[in-house]
Amino acid sequence: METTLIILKPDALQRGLMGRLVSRFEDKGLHIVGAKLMRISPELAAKHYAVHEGKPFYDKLLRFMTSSPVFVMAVRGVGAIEISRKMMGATFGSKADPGTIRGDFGVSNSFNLIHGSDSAESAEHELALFFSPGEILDSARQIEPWIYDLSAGTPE
Ligand code: 3AN
Repeated sequence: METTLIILKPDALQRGLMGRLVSRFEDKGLHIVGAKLMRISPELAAKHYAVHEGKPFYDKLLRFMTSSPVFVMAVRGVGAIEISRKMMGATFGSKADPGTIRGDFGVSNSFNLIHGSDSAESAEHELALFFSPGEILDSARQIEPWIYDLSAGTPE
């Protein structure tokens, strides 16, 4: 099982899309094991986007991400990182395929609704930035045996 960090960005919340976007992850069968509504501080935004420091869009990106509340989620599943990235679609709403979150809900290149960790290393690092120990829950879902085939002992 993998756990990934998903952020519903300020534009998603301002546009009232939070419930519909959360539903996409639930509908897919992924397990939401942590969640909070928060306003990202400039310090946290700088840590989260450190790899983009110096890029032309960096300052604008930080202003956007700190401009209004976001909804952050820890999302778990087999292959959750790659599955979530596919669900999000290409970085720019203008280019993202229909059927993806960015493809279905946005047209903007800067306001692209959602963030998802892009690797196991990023997920571990980003989850630790946004969640304190104990905020990500390990309780099992009762429906797990109907989400995955557990007959061989591992979820398939
Ligand atoms: P993704 O979110 O698809 O992984 P990254 O990691 O390349 O995209 O970029 C991080 C964030 O920086 C994007 N979500 C987007 O908001 C912003 N960004 C990336 N490239 C640009 C750009 N050329 N112009 C404006 N914003 C950008």
